[in-house]
Amino acid sequence: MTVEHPSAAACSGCGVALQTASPDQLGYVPQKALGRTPVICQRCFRIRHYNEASSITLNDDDFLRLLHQVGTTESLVVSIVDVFDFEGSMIAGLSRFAGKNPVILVVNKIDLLPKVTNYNRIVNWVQRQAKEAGLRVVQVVLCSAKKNMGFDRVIEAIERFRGGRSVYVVGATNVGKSTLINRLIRDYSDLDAELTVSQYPGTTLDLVAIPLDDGASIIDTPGIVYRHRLTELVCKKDLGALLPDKPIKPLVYQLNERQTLFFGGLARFDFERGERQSFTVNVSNAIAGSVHRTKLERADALYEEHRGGLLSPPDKEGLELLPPWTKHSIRIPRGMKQDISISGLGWIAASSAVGADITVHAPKGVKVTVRDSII
Ligand SMILES: Nc1nc2c(ncn2[C@@H]2O[C@H](COP(=O)(O)OP(=O)(O)OP(=O)(O)O)[C@@H](O)[C@H]2O)c(=O)[nH]1
Ligand SMILES: [Mg+2]
Repeated sequence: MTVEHPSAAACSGCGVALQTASPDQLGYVPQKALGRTPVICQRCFRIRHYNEASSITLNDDDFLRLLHQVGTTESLVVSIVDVFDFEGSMIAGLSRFAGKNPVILVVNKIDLLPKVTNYNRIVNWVQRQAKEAGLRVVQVVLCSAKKNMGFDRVIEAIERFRGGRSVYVVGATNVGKSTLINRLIRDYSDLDAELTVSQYPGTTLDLVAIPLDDGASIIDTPGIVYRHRLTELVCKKDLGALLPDKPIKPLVYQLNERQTLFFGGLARFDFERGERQSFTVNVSNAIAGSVHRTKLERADALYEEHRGGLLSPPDKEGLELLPPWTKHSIRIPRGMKQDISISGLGWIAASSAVGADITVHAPKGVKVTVRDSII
């Protein structure tokens, strides 16, 4: 087996190579802190103790190299996606990279789904979506690494498919890779190790191998940055608003045609044509509190006048970080239950007996997808 272990002189929290020379460079650790075990870099220390933002990210090439490396090892791949941003956090082409290695798809953060959720239905839904995306997975498991839901099934699946091999945990930034491994360490070992986790994407910087008792390892990896996720584009304050911290409460809007919903100044949903019907908005509580309904003919003027103010987040400063909106024209066919998902923001479910024509406006590059309803 050729698993590449990080060197001993690496941060045990994020995997970065340690150095004591330059405080403003990555991997810095003061000389006097080097003697501690386990050693963590100053950045990890600050994230853990002062909840500081980590702003360093891995670019696509680095990530591809890393995935490629996983494909050349004999290992089990655990790919994590965030249930709140399923399309946005799914790794494109994962099967190709995993090579012959089996892939378990772990759908994390299910604690964020509405309280009454049929999980079996979601497992079936995920299996269908994975198949459509051409992803071959040996098992789909739902869990919440943070709230300890479904974790026994994650362990069972890993044990079932590992066969003595090492386990690579991969996924987009912020899906909960390090949180999941921390739970494994805490609940299933006596190791004195803890990976750094944070609310901000881009926390883990390099491979971190946690030894298993049979000589293999479970390996945390840096997340891939997908700039098609709104959560990668907004400023830190707005990120806090986008990420739900409690189960989402679906909000039902009865709309007539030619009515518009603004999600602050982050996106806009125009119900262009169709009979009066209900749309269910699934977003964080903070964004739910920023939804404004208006008539379609007034929407442009309202945006011109009130973006960054009444229509926030983002505020005026945050607005400058976002690219201008582009339009997505969507037709929900008669009799279909479909979701319109706006990566990082959430989704709007149209349970349309009668069909609907919709236009979504979202910052350029943000992934907008139509899918069969998840719930
Ligand atoms: N609600 C909820 N939040 C979670 C869950 N798992 C992780 N999180 C949160 O998601 C954020 C990111 O978690 P990390 O474990 O740092 O994610 P990561 O995939 O390691 O991220 P990178 O290192 O940036 O690639 C943190 O704020 C976690 O608390 C979960 O099951 N439910
Ligand atoms: Mg991490």
